Amino acid sequence: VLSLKDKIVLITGASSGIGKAAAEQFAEIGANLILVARRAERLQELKSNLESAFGVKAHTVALDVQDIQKLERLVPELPPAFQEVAVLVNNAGLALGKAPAQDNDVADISVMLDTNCKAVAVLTKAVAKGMIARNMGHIINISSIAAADHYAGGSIYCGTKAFVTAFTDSLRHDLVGTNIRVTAISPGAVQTEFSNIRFKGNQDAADAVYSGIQPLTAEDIADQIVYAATRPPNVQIADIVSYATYQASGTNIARVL
Ligand code: 8X3
Repeated sequence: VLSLKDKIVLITGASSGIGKAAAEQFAEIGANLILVARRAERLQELKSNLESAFGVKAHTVALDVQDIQKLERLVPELPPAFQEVAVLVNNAGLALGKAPAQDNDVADISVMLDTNCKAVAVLTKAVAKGMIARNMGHIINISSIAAADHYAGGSIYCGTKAFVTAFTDSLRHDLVGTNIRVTAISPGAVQTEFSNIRFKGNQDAADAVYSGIQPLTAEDIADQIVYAATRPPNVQIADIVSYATYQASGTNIARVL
């Protein structure tokens, strides 16, 4: 396997869910981290926990990835010891609502497109430049089964994840012939804050998404991210698609427990 000890891993959406679990698992194998998220206090706490538990170094950047100007400044403003990003994990993303397309909230449309699509393209551009100059690196984009499993009420969210998968594939074409690897991770039902955010605090609606099944966990997906990142240099994982065991698609879920 490829050692990431002392290498730099940049993770967006690092303060919770899949991003936080990935930060923990990368720290466990000795990687240094750039932790990006909106919530500065949570980032600070994660930084000190990881530094003391694993003896790694973490740099935190509190920003909303929708803020394109701040996002573009992120890479040039990295401290010297954190400039050589070896792995970029574009993880920040969200769904808002499950309205039919004819009733989509226009503000929700913008937040999903800016966070899930635009930010991925902008940060990838910024980080890929340095990776190309060093001829090394790995870009891992968190997509979803929703990229391929489209469902009622998912017009924008499914559309954004189809974008992430298509963007990831195009990027692999753009970087072919370099040592940079490009991977999509496409999970099914993962129990995180995802559904609380989608249903805007309606806990019953959020719980119903995972009722009667054993959902995937953030740790399960972090494990896939670290797996992809630690393959030998000749192995490029294109996409890891995973469902919870009692799930066969975005909508075919057997609630048998
Ligand atoms: C989350 C999976 O099926 O709720 O990306 O869209 S789904």
